[in-house]
Formats: sequence, C-alpha cells, structure tokens
Amino acid sequence: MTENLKIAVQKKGRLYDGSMTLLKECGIDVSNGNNQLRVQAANFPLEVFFLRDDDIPEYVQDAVADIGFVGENVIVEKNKQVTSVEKLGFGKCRLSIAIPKTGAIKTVADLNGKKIATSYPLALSTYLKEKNINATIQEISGSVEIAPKIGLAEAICDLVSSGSTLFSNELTELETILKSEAVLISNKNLSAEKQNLLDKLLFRIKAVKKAKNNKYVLLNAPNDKLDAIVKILPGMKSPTILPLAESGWSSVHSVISENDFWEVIESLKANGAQGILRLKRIMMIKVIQHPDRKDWQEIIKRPVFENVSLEKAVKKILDKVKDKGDKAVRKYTKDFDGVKLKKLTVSEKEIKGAESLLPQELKDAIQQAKSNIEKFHRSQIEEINVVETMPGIKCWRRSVGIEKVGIYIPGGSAPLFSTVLMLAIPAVIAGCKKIILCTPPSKDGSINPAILYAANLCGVKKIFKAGGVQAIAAMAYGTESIPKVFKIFGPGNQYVTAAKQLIQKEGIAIDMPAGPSEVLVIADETAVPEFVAADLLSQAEHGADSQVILLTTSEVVAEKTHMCIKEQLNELPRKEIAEKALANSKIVLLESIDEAIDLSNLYAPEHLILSCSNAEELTEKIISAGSVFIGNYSPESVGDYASGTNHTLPTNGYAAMYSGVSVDSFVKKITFQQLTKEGLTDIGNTVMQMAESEGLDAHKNAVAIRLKK
Ligand code: PRT
Ligand code: ZN
Repeated sequence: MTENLKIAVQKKGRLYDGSMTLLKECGIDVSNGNNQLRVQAANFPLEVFFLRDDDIPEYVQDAVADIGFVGENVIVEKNKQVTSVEKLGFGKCRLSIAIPKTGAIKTVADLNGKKIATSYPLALSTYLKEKNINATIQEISGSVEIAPKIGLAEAICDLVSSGSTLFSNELTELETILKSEAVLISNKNLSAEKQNLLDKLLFRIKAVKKAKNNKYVLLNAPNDKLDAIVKILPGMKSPTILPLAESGWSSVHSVISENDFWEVIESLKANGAQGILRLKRIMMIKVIQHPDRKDWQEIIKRPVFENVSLEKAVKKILDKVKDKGDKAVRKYTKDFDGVKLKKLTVSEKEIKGAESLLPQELKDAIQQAKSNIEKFHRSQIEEINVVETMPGIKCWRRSVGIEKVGIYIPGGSAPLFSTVLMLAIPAVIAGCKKIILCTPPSKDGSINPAILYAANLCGVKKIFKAGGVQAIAAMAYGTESIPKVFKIFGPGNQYVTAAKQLIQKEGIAIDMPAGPSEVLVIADETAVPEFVAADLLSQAEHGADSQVILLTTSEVVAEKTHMCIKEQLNELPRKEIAEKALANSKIVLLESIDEAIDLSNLYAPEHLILSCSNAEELTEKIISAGSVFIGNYSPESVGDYASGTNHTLPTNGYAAMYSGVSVDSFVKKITFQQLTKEGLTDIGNTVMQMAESEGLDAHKNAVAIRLKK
C-alpha cells in the first residue's frame, strides 16, 4: 500500500480559497463539502487536514502533518523547525508598523519609549532589537488597528494588504518589517517515500505557477523599429513577427512574464509600438514546463479504463449468440440498434442501390483513396526468395492469405467508410478467400451507403447487418447466416474491444489490442501554430477519450497553438467531444528536439507528426510510433484517408511492440524446404549430434535411416 502525504491547510480564512484552488489547478480533487477536518484527495495520495493557520507550523514540525500551506508571517512568528520549500504566489501581504496619521511619531526613531500593539510580538521584537529601538510591545490577539484610538498603544504592528483597514482607522504605514506570502512548508525528516510524493506535488505546483505568470503579448510595430522592439521584449527566445496588411507594419507576438511586461511597456510605446494587447492565458490544455526526466513516466500515462464490470455483460451476449445464433443476433439488434430485422444479410439490390445515393464527388474521392491505398499495400507483397543455406538444402517462405476474415465497421457517431478501405483492400491483396463485413443497421434497417459502396468497390460482397458484441460473437462462432472466421479486424467501442479480447482467449485471432486514438506533435520554432492546432483538433474530435500531446521547444509555438486551438475549436461541429479530449491532453515544453524525440519514443504514439526544420533527419531517431507524418505539409488526416498508408494503428503504447495493419496482418507465412540426398548427407551429422544430445533418438533415426540407403 502506498503511503499518503499529509498536508495541513487553513480551515477557513484568507488562505483557504487560494490553497484549495492551487490543489485543484494541480489536478488534485479535494472535496470538502461537509466541512470535514480530514479529507482524502480523490486522485493523489494526499490527505488534507484543515487547521487554524497559527497551528500549522507546529503540526508540521511535529510530523502530525508532513507538509503545509501557510503564510510566511506565521512561520516567522511561530519560530518552529520546518523547511520552507516553495513560495505559492497567493496570500501576499506585509507586516508593517503603522502610526496615527496625525501625531507625534514621524520616524522609526520616534518609537523609542512608545507602546506598540501587535499580534506578532516575536517578529516585532526581533525588528526593534535590530534597529536598537526601545519600545514596549503590547500583545493583543485581534482588532489591533483600534489600539491607538482607545489609548492602548501609540503605534501598531499588523498585516496589511490593500491598506484600506489602516486608512479607515486613520493610520498610516511607517515601516514594513516583513513581506509575506503563502508558502509550502515541510517536515525536516520526511521518509524517502514521502519526499518522493512531495517532489511530485512540487513539480505540479511549479508548472501551475509558471503558467500563471506568463502573458501572451500582441503588438503592432513599424518595420523600421522592429529590431529595437524585439530587443526590448525580454525573456523570449524569439518573438514571432507577421506582416500586417498595412504596408510598413508588422504584428509581434511574444510571451513574457507579467513582471517584465510592466517594466518594458513604456519603452515599447516610446519605440512606436501600437495596439499593445496583453492577454491572459486561459488554459484548456495542461501545460507542463521543462519537466525532469524522472517525471516523464507521469506525463506518458494514458487515462486508465476500467473494464471489469463490462466483461460480464459482454460475456453474456457472446454466450447467447454462440448458443442461439441468428435469433440472438436479431434480438440484440432490436434491443441495441432499435430495429427488427427479417434478414441479417445485405441484399445485392441494397449494395447496388447505394451507388446511386452517393454524390459523384464522394465516389471520386473514395476511388482515388482506394487507388493509393491499393498501390501502397501491393508493394507489401513479398516475393518468394529461395535460399540455399548449404549445397542441396533449399528453404523458402510463402505468404498465404488467412482463409476467412471478418471486418467490423462501427456505426454510431461517424460512419467509418474509410476503415472499410483500410481493411478490405489489404485483405483482398493478401488473397483471403472469404472476407465478410459486419456493421450495425440504422433504425430503419439500412446501412450507410458509403460503407456499402466502399465495400463493394473493394470486392467485399458478404455484408451483414450486425453491430457491437453480437457482431463479434457471430463472426467468432458462426450463425446460420453469418459465417465463422479465423481473424477479426476493426475498431469499436469499449464493448466491441472487450468482446474481441474475450474471443481471442478462445482461439480467434484479432488485429491488435485497441484503445483510444492519439496523436503526438513535435514542433520547433519553425512549426506553424495554425497547422499544429488543426492537427491536434483533428485527433481530439475522434472521441472524448482521445489524447493529443504537443512537445515543443518554443514557448511562442506553445502559446500560439493554444490560441489557435481556441479559435478553431469554435468552428467545429464536434466541439464538445474535442473539448473533452483536450482536457486529457498536454503541451510539454522541452529544452531540445532530441529530448522531445526521447519522450515521444517513450510514449510510443499512434500518430507522430514532426513539425521541425530537420524533420526528415529526425525520422532516423524514431523508435516507437504507429505512423509518422513529416514536415509542415503532412497532416495526419491525409494518412487517415487517402495517401496510401493504413490508418489502423497501435494505440495505448502498443506501438512499442506492434505494427499497424498491413497486408502482413492478413497472411500467414508458411516455410518450405527441400533437400537433395547430398544435402542431407552434408547436414546429417549435425542433426544427429543434436538429437542425440537432447535424448530424442527417433529424430536421429529419421536422418540415419535415410543415410544408410
Ligand atoms: O488563525 P485562523 O486560521 O483562525 O485565522 P487568522 O485570522 O489568523 O487568519 P486570516 O484568515 O485572517 O489570515 C490568514 C493568513 O492570510 C495570514 O496569516 C497571512 O499570511 C495571510 N494574509 C494575507 C492576511 C492578509 N493578507 C490580511 N490583510 N492576513 C490578515 N490580513 C488582515 C490584517 O490583519 C488586517 O486586519 O486584513 C486586514 C488588513 O487588510 P487590508 O486589505 O485592509 O490592508
Ligand atoms: Zn484521425
């Protein structure tokens, strides 16, 4: 069992919201709806203790809590043995000495011999000692600011943030003795395991902080002042400069830290910059800045899907179809697809009719895609190569199409007729004798005409109206109308995937383990953000569980891509799906393209896009990926549909050990050998030696008996 990291945060008060928001921004869910004093985080081994802020340093010192969020002012005042790990950027205030606006005290030296009211006696006495001032400290626990009015003290020492409390009490700040913000503190003797958890949390906190501090800046500049303006913009390696329609002007895009921005704005204006826009970065995608290699495992994690409960339901359907055949398929089609079918088989007439239902443009497109896919897959046919390993010993290998294969094409939100091409074409080229196709009918009992057209074009004539688990079951076991096959191909939802996994245990082959679709883009500063955004969205629209990842060395590309995503997203009909997918997705800033390649190889993406100046050279370094798209003009969509490569690719990290679908997936490779008598004589001794040593005398004899003749 993993240990929990225990964190103390303020129960209620000024630091509560900031603390909870920070945890949330770090992706840690802590719901404290019932005002509980101890809450377990849902998705991080973290237990949250809600305490009075004054008590937090002591709890952490005594290891009741391992870490805490607390104001620096409290740490100083309580003087406990804890480590300050990281400033958190909220709860900012200062501890100041304040005096009545009108009165005898004008300078710090005037405090000699006076009485100062405070709830921070330790911090104040330390300060007074340092300054050699002899004043009396009057400790009070609240409403310090009224002390001068009621004659309790001549000055106060209290926390100030906006200053309005002082103002309304006719007080004014004389001296700041301490600046404070919320910090992360930790116990001094954390176990290695807890230290490790703290490092993970800290990694997230730093990423959140950095992302907040950066601002996206747009400005217009006259071309003759560009050099000067670009020099002024701090922090960024290279601002992006785009020409404007108005001649002589350019637009400059840059990302700079908030603090820097305010310092340079004046000199930018002085140099002729106009229309300066400072945009807040609202992040839709998680941005991870320069992660440590040891944190990469966390980055490459795919969302995990629970399918234990699913398996039982799926198994039931499989068994019913195995038992009852067509009757069960019809029943489930009625239940799940909402249509009562007389016949499961698609008729000749329906197939022919599909052609007239499609616009000519679409038919032309399908034909061109088919032609390219065919060309590329034909090149995968291996010639028979007879090898003479020794004189008189010939060996060769021949690919033979798997006799019976089944193709599953899902219905649902998108009719994937492109998948028909991607599976039927290699099956035909491989020489599979029987190719059947199952796809769910719509409510009126029809099949999408594009699916029928594509199947017919490829030469697939046996098409059945069956979807989901019942279709997989029918192809695995055979029914009265649907023949049993040896291998099943095709994508599907979690139920279809679970069904394929279960029938695999019964000796039916499947194409590959399937998971949600993914793309990873590696981009340097030469990448075009509009293109990158479009590629990421083209993946995101596949499904809410899709994953998209951008690895880049350029902060500008990261920022602008993010902006373009927001713009382009609004135009998409599948916006909601894409938005959900983006929530699982990441932009990662890295030091070098080599580092990006290493991370990509570790992730093993289904699709990899290289938007880098030396993209072609980089391909040498790719070890794990399903399909690679090189340069700014090779979008993934082209490979999805029409360039020629197959779009059925390994997901979920399987690209580390699996290939995508190809003609190879539809064949078995049979080896042959033929020896002459001389060949056998030459190798005989070797075989007999080995057989005897393994104690397999009959093996030895099969050679010996021939050599005696
Ligand atoms: O101890 P407990 O949890 O019960 O509450 P608390 O009253 O000690 O804490 P709380 O919630 O007031 O403050 C918690 C922490 O917030 C402090 O320890 C600081 O680190 C931080 N913080 C930041 C502040 C302020 N800003 C602040 N302005 N804490 C208190 N104030 C008070 C100040 O004491 C004064 O009364 O706000 C008033 C002044 O505010 P302005 O904006 O008018 O200047
Ligand atoms: Zn796609």
